[in-house]
Amino acid sequence: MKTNYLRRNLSFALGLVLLSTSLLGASKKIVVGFSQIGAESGWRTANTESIKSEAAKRGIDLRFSDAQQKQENQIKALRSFIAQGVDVIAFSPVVETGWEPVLKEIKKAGIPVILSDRAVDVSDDSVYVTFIGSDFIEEGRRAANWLAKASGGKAGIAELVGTPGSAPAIDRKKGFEEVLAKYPEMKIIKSQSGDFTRAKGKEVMESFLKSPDAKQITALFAHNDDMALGAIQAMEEAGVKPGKDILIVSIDGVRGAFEAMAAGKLNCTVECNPLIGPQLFDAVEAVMAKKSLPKRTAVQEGVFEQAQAAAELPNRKY
Ligand code: GYE
Repeated sequence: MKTNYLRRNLSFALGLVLLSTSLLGASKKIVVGFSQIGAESGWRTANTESIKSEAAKRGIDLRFSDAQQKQENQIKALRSFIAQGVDVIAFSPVVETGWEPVLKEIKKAGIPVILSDRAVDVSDDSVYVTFIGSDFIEEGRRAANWLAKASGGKAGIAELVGTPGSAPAIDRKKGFEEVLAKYPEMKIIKSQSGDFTRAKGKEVMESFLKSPDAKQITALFAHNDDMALGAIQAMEEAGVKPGKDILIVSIDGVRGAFEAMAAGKLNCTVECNPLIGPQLFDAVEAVMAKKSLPKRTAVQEGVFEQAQAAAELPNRKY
């Protein structure tokens, strides 16, 4: 009798302890709302995976929302994060402009904002705490410097531009053209958006190759690897040898780009590192601990050519 009574009481007490620690634990969990652009490229898929796995590792309650490349969907997601009362909001803005009103609403709600990967164009930068992302202007310069060297400073360039109005499309073009200004015989003769996707990259390259001045194209600058990979397909279907008849440089450094380089079809990829989950959640935790953060944190990255592709492939994490 007595032992039964004791046992029941003991398990009741144990249950209470477990319940209260789990409640305590739950209340301590940091809640982060993250609005992702979409799944337009290999880069983006790796970025999403890095963010999700890092949140899981740190026991963060991540509310993840995919905007399917539409700004209006992102704005809706941001407003829903306000309504949910999350601790921190992070997002990767699809385009640079049009964020001011919603960012002001978030500020009014007292929720700190971290920009991930892409920057915004705002008149008052107090609407976000910090921006973690790559230096896209420098990536554009690196692509142009490589092409200047590889082409001997002479090229008819076709350009596949990223999503119109996005920070990487604007800045990569800027950096590329800045270097081109030093080479009078390097000219962009075609330029159109392929929206950072493989399908659009292929479609636009097909139309470039059908145009009357197609023969003047000796080089391709694609703002990301996915568009270059689509363009490679278009070239092969049109009987043009990618990487030989047309020199190709792109940006990101995804696995598919290294495979295309190892196969001699892509000439160079400028690295843009999507694995920013750890840096993002370091910033989240610093914000929660009320530590001050730099307004801008850049990501370290390199440039890779065909000769390095086979050796580098096993090291690629995305
Ligand atoms: O280069 C591209 C992706 O914002 C850096 O977005 C990112 C870019 C990346 O779709 O592949």
